[in-house]
Amino acid sequence: MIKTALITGATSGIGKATATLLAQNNFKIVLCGRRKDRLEALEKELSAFTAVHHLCFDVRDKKAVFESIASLPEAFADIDILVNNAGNAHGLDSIQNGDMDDWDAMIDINVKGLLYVSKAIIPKMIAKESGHIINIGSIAGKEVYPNGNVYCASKYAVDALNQSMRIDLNPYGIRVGGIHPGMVETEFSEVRFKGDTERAATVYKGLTPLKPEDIADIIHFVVTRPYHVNIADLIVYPTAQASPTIVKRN
Ligand code: NDP
Ligand code: 8X3
Repeated sequence: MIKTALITGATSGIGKATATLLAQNNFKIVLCGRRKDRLEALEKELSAFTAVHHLCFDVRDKKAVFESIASLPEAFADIDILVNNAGNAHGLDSIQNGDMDDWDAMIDINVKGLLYVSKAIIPKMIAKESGHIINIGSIAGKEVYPNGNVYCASKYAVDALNQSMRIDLNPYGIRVGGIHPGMVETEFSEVRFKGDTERAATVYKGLTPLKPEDIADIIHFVVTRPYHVNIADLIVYPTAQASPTIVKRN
């Protein structure tokens, strides 16, 4: 049976790479994000491999989340795999200097957005007693680092929600697992540093970071395990990184 995967944050980075790899491997794909031009272009590109549909919404907008998911055409409405990936860091400041708009963005997108999308999709998974949810956390949700404060808190929340979902959905045969990457070179640092590409580039200077395709590969592995196997929690670092702050640079 061909499975349908809905991927949030599919316009860039990890989400885009995951959508691409799953499409190339015959999954039906629902692409989600805010940037419509990118969604349309990716839908066109991936349609060469599989059936693709896109939904353009902001995960912070509860009404838009529920209306968008309810609008899925019948051929895409039965979601087998949900990849909760949309998210970003906004800023890297001490708690005393943090910008409250950045705090709102991280809590609203990384935590509440993940909850809204899950809430919109879980009822059908419960009804059919199957489904697979993958929550993209971060090493920032396993260990805090200087100035990481609210981003780390949002990813600790993702870790807690991942564990909670697994417990609450256990009676319904729904698999739930978290993937927690270290440094992956995507648009992540550009967003964190508000478009300062030079500062963003320094994050990855002198080391080989993970590529979004590395995480996509792992997600593909996770979703292609036999039904009795649930990969519950996975930390993935680039070899040059041993912890959020211990990094070997050339
Ligand atoms: P990118 O910035 O490349 O991608 C982020 C994606 O999230 C984009 O597709 C963006 O789409 C989407 N997104 C952001 N805000 C919203 C919103 N309000 N509503 C809907 N979609 C939104 O970063 P990554 O690929 O690196 O990040 C993906 C996930 O991986 C995030 O959860 C991040 O925290 C996590 N992660 C990243 C790491 C890294 O080093 N890169 C390491 C560990 C975890 P659009 O703007 O079109 O809405
Ligand atoms: C992204 C990795 O170290 O910038 O979640 O927090 S880090």
